[in-house]
Amino acid sequence: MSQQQPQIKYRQDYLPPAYLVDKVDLTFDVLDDTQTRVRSRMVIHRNPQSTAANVLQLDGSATLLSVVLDGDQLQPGAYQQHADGLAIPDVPDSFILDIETEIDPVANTSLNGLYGSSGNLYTQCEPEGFRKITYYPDRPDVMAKFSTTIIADKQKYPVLLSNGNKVGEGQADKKRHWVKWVDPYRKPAYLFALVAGKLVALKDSYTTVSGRQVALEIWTVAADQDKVAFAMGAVKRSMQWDETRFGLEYDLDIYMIVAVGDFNMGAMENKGLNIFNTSAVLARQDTATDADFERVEAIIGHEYFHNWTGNRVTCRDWFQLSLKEGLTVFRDQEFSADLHSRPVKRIEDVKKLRQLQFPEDAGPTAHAIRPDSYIEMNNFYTMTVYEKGSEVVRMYHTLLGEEGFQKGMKLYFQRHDGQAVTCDDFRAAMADANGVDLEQFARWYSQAGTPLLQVRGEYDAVARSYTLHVKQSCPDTPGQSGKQPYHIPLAVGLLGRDGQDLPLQLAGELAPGAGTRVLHVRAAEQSFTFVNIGELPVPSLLRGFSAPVRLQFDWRDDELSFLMANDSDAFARWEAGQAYAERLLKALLADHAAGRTLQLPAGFVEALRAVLKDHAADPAFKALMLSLPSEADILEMVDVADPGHIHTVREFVLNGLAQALRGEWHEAYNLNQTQRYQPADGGRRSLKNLALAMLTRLSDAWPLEAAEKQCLEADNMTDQMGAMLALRDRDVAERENCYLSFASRWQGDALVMDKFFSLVASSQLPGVLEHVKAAMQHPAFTLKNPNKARALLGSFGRNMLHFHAADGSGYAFLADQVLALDAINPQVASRIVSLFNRRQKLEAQRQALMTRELERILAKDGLSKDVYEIVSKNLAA
Ligand code: B3K
Ligand code: ZN
Repeated sequence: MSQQQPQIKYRQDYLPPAYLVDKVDLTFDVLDDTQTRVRSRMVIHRNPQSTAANVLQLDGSATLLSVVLDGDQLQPGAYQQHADGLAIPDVPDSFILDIETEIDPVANTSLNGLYGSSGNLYTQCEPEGFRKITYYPDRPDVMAKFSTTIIADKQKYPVLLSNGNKVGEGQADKKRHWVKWVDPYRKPAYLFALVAGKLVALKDSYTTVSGRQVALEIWTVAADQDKVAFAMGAVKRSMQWDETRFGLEYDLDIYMIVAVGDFNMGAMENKGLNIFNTSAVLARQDTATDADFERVEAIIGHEYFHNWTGNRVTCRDWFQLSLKEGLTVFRDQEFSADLHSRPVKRIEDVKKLRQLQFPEDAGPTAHAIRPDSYIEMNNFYTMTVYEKGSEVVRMYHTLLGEEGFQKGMKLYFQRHDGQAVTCDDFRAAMADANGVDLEQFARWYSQAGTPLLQVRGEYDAVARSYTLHVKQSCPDTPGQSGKQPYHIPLAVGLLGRDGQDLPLQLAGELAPGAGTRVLHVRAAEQSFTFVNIGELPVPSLLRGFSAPVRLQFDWRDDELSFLMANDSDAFARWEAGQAYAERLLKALLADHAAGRTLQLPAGFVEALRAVLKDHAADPAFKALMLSLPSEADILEMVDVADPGHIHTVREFVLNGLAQALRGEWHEAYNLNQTQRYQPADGGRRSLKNLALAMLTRLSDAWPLEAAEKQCLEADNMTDQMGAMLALRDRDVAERENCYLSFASRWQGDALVMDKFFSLVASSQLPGVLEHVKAAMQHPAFTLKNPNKARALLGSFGRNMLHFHAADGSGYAFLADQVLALDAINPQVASRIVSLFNRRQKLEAQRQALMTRELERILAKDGLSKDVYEIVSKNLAA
């Protein structure tokens, strides 16, 4: 690194702000495409809580035109301007500050702050984008009342939106008009939003439980208007669910969503004016898969739920991010579970956690859900803060029950509505509302790493008792060693020979209770004895995934198939299948490494045959039961891996299952055909398409023909993609045909083309790197669009076979792209470079090849803080 090392910020350094902003009036004067003047008038007073000197610190990096304090223009000598902002010394206890800046939104390719996209203007301010617009105390504990006036050309920017309610509009001059918005709620600057441009709205309304009418508007470019009906329904379902389950009502007269194609993440919860990635709003049966519909509904829910958990009560500082994100993810997961299948949702969420968060927690950037330090806050919008954060909130729920949890929520809002608070405040509300001690539980916030639970069972036939011996530990993570024991809710059941739950009575209890019991594991080693157990039971452990841990228990193979068939907890049935597959895959990896011939054990095949033949089961659940752990999951199961071996072994099992169960796959394929598209048939589509993909592994011609026909004729995107996926790794004419027809049919649809690019990059056929390079030249591709970069480069980086090509070509290519992207959009570059983070899992040669590329990236002049932080942590580990 030739430049100065970026600064590290520490949670412990928190100090309350010296000055607070009561009110801020913003005027955006859109002069032309490349020039916007921003005038800000702030009413400021000293914070009585602060003992700091009377220097006003403002964050900012925009071109500064003027600073006026109580009407007097300040000369440059009266303040200090530095790279990140402005310091004004000797300010009075209360004053009015006027600041004028100039920005060029079109040149802003970071998509952070005010930026241009297809001729329109949009903002993204969380966490620190507002400072790119004007000079301001850009920290979440400064909450002010905002008003926004936008002045712009009426032809080019007919629609002008901001937070809150529209209070006025008019003609500014011959060509320009103005609109003024006022947000009655105090908010931090990160929730500010502005949109200007040519847009159309789908309008509707919702009457809240107390009878208030709320206008609902979803804004898109005209071409997308026919894909927002589903999103509108999802908004209403979200509003209603939050009223019924949490007793929370919407608080403004209008709720707007704007969809934009260039966006760094899924969506943003700006007060009253959510801005969404088009991929998180648009959904029509012919362009969106069932999974897309599910995601759109979940993200709409998520952003809407932020209105209370995030906006009304926000974070004191960014280290507390999980306060709003973990809680809001928990809320959106519950929303989906209440509306659809709870077991299927739980399994999907745990799969995601295991595939994406467990590796993060075991890698070079491992951090607690409440991190202690960061270089670039944007790097901390992670699976850990979000998904593990949600698991932590779920554990309160498991420990306290729905009623106790809701009591905690109520107290949290009673104490903190309108405030910027901490994770400890949330924990205190949960503890105080229920009169329980959650001191030890705090370690979930401070310690990184995935805990390991090693459990052993001991049956005493004479005493008729069964004891579970539980040992907990947590691996060291960068900067943290010697972890303390966690408070872990461990949900267990004991199955009798007949497959039923035995009533559970812990030693010392007077009477037996229900078949599932939540044990409180607190010590490093602890035993729990159940009495009146008349037979040797099969334990069902960590039901519902009651804690984000790894579990070890030495089940026999036949016990795992018994659990797969009988456990009353659907999650545990799935989990037994995963544990069975894990054991098998590990054994096969060892065989492969030792040069032994691979064999597929009959017991495993029969366990899956039983699943396929269970015609009473929900097809969506069956499809999950029948899916093997992913290649990324397998990488986490072993200490050091050759990615090529992982691929070979997993393919061996899949091909074996295709062959051994061909009759059952065929039957599943036939039985789950659907006529016309019905949204509710999603489970059948997923099982049918899984069966099709298995069948195309056989040497028969008909599945290939069936896949081609399905791809060309399906009336919905799920089936089209299902067929494309089934053909993806087959070097056959049917695949060529489908790909050509798909790419030409959908060339004008940006989101569908993302699916296409992602298929190209995830193929297992030879020559993928060349195909990815060719795709970069496709007219529909641009590195400037985050969805495109993620679809092509992100998918390639997850391609176990080709990204990890033994000659290092995949690594060199991705490193080149990271450098190119870093100059355009550091946030996206930093996500892509994180795909190198499992470096230490790899065998020595690949590690060395990766290290070389990472060092090359780090040596680049002018590297962003974002990429610097990830790469330097990777290399230091
Ligand atoms: N709060 C935003 C995320 C902002 C990410 C900034 N890099 C979306 C969400 O979690 O709902
Ligand atoms: Zn969120």
